[in-house]
Amino acid sequence: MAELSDRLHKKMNEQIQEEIFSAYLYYSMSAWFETKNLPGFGHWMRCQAMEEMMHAHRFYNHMHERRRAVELLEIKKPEYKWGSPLEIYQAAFEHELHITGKIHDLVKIANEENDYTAEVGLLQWFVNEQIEEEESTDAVVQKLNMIGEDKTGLYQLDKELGMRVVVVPPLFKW
Ligand code: OFO
Repeated sequence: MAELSDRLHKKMNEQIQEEIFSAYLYYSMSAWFETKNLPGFGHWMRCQAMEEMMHAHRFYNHMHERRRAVELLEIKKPEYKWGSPLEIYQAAFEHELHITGKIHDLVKIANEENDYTAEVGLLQWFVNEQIEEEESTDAVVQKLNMIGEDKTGLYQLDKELGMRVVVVPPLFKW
């Protein structure tokens, strides 16, 4: 297997940091919902945090499979105060746009370096996943906009989000 370049190695280390920060941020959002007595929203955010750890792990595995060491970088403290569920989901959507940009940067570098193992074998999955990540956070933003100040609607949405399950793909390797 072709060697992973120093440039991609550095960027992948940074992407692990981004993904683990995403998990940390969503865990913080989950904690906010728990204090507001919205356990379904809190559950949804914890599921999201778990998915982020799986994202980090895909990079971790790829680097080790290519005999490059993972260097874990510092994770900063996430935001922990928000004004409303809508504000949180808007922040989550914005965060996913940021992550999409990071994934696209990685694809660009892998392509410049003719690293098809990374580009096709790893990053193509993330390009598709980011479409889903943006869509799933934006879908909740749209629902919250529709609900407005209606407490019954919020209660119903809390129940709906509480049904989320984390699916570990069959070939996923921890
Ligand atoms: Fe890892 O996709 Fe969300 O952040």
